[in-house]
This record gives sequence, C-alpha cells and structure tokens, in this order.
Amino acid sequence: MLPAEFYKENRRKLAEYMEDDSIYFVFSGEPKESTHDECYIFEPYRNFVYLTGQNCAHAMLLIVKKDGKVKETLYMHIPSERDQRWDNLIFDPEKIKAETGIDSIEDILNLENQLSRVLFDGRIQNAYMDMAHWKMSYPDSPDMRFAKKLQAAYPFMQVHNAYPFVCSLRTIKHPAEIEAHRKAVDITKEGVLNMMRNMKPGMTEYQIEAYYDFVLKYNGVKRPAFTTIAATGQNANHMHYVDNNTVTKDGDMILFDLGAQYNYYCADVSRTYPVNGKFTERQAQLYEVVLKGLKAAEEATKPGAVKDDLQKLSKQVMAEELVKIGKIEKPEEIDKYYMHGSGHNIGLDTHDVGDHGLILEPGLVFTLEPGLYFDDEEIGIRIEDTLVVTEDGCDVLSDSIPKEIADIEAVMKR
Ligand SMILES: [Mn+2]
Repeated sequence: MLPAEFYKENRRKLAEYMEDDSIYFVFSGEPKESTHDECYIFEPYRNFVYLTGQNCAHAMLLIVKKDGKVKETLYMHIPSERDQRWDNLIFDPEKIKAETGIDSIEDILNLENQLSRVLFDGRIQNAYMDMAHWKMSYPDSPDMRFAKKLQAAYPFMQVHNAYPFVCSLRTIKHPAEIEAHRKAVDITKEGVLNMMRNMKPGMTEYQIEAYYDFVLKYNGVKRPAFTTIAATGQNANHMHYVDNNTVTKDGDMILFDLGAQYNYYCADVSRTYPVNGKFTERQAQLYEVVLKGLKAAEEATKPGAVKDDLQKLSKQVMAEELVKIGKIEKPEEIDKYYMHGSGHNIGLDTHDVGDHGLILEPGLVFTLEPGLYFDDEEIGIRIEDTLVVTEDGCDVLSDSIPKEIADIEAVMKR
C-alpha cells in the first residue's frame, strides 16, 4: 500500500474532471477460472488500484458529484462466515478507511438501493465508467454489465469512459510510486545476481530461471510482472520465447527479460550473459554494440526529449557500430537484425498506459531496450533498463544490475 494521501489525491483529480451532477464507477474485477475449480491469482483492475490501493475482488468505487459536492463510497463484498472460515476473508472497515481515506464503506449488496436514491430526481444524466478496451471482443466485465443495467434503467443516461483520463494521471509517477518501482527493481536485481552466481553450461534455461524465482518468492512476490524469458542460443532470436526448456551449452549466451513487481508496480529488465561466465571475443564485440546503443539513449534521456527520438538514436548508434565492425555495409541494413521498438512506459502495468510518442517529463518511468538478433550466428542480445526521468536527466533504476562486460565477468567468475 502507498500512503492514503496518494489515493485521495488521485480521486480528487478525477472528481475535478467529472462534470457536476454525474457519477463515476469502477469495479475491482472478478477472479478468473483457470481449470475446474482453480482460479488464477486475482489481478485487481489497475485503475481501481490507482484510486483505492485495494486488491479485493467484487468491489466497486462509486464517486457521486452532485451540487458540486463529492461523495465517495467503496462497495465491498462482505465475507460470510464460510468465506471467513475457508478463505480467511477478513472485513475490517476501519482498516480500509485508513488505507484509502474513504469514509463510507458499504456492502455491495446495498449498491442498487443506495444508487437509486441518488438518481431518483433525474438530475444526474452523466455516468463515467472506466474501461480498458484494447480489442473489440473484450470479455464481458462487471463494468460492462453495470453500464448496460444503468442505461436500461435510465435511458437518458450518457455513459462516458473515464479510462483515458485516469490513464493520463497514471503516466507521471508520484515519488511513492517511484519508490515502489525501485523496490521491484531491487528484488529483480537480487534474482539476477542469484542466477549469475549459480548458472553453468548443461543446466536447462528453467533451472537457471529457478534461482531467480526463488528470490522473488523469498521476497514475497507472488507473481512476476510478466512471464520470464530465459533464452539461450537461437531461442534468444525469438522475442517472446517463454518455453525456457532448452539445455544450455558451453559457449552459449543466455538472454533474460524479466521483472518483479512490488505493490503492483513493475520492473522490466533484460540482460544477456555468457552461460559459462566469460564472453568470447565475438560475443563481446556484438554485445558492446548493443550496450553503446543503450547508453546513447540513456545519456539523451532528460525532460523535453522526445521518446521516439531515443529509439532512433539507439538504432543509429548500433547501425554505425555494426558498420565499423563489418557486420553490415550500410546503416539501413540494421533492420535485418533489429525488429522491435526500444522501450515503453512502465507502472502498474508492465506495458503501461500513456502516449508512446510523448515528450519526457520528470516522473515518467519507462524502459529502454535495444537489441540485436543474429540468426546467422545464433546470438540474440537485448539489454533493457527501467528508468525514471528526473529534473535534469534520468535515474536508471536498474543500473547496478551488471551490464558492463568486466562487471558481468567479475560476478560470474568461478
Ligand atoms: Mn522486458
């Protein structure tokens, strides 16, 4: 949990954005079944987390703005005796009030009755839902069901989507959010170091990954920010390889793309290391090309810089270096070896909300991740940092996860 003041401030900005005589609602979500009676780990809807800090299922935040006055209510599932006994669900309204700064905590079963009383005079004709909608065939959600119900009962009700507005708030991070990112990166670092100290040729990718997983679990991380990529040899040239079941060979490189999360704030880091702890001359040569591309972009990261320009800079530097070492003849031939963008916003989501082409501002947390993929040499290299834009440059949160060749070899020395 971040301080209650943080969530209060987020809600205050949202209420300011709302038209007078309107309501806003957002649900936390419902657990999803995986197989039979098993469920996936519940993932609360991130805008709900951003506004309340709570991670319970079957809850709804309602904000009513009427006559210029704002009333916030958190509707929650009140656990039955059975829920308490079997699932250890505890309902402690005083604790929730302290954590959220919301004074009114209600049973979600009272929602319709209470909302009817708010809407009875017909003055409220605008409702804001909050819905991420990244594809048309979106699975049915409690928000969609509730919006439909509202419009069926009050056909004059205009339903708007406040999602873009809440996402615009989420783009620039509060210092407490940056601290949570820092913590996620620190746990990630510990996990990477544990792999570096224990990996050796002959182990499978998943056996190496297990040393990372152990550290996450040990630090109370239930689930990483995203599925870990541990890709050796040619596997590294498939950007989303997650099978992680290949036996590593002496002389192979292994590419990791991974991140822990802390209070739902994500880390996203990539590193590429020689499995046996020592770069060959050729591996070092190609690795330095990518590292130079990353460093050029990091040095150019400051308020006012355009994020897309950082991507172009990385690419340009790597192209020049590839020409220098004779891998390509003309810079534009780099497209054969470089086929993705060089970074994304990161926050409560690994691929976080916010405009991709945006101009950097202090408090923006994002990643830079240049890579080169050489099918002809069975080598894939990606180096990715999580960084935050500061007043006069940037703070590379993952800087101390070894990326210089000398540092990598020193940690992995046996
Ligand atoms: Mn990544």
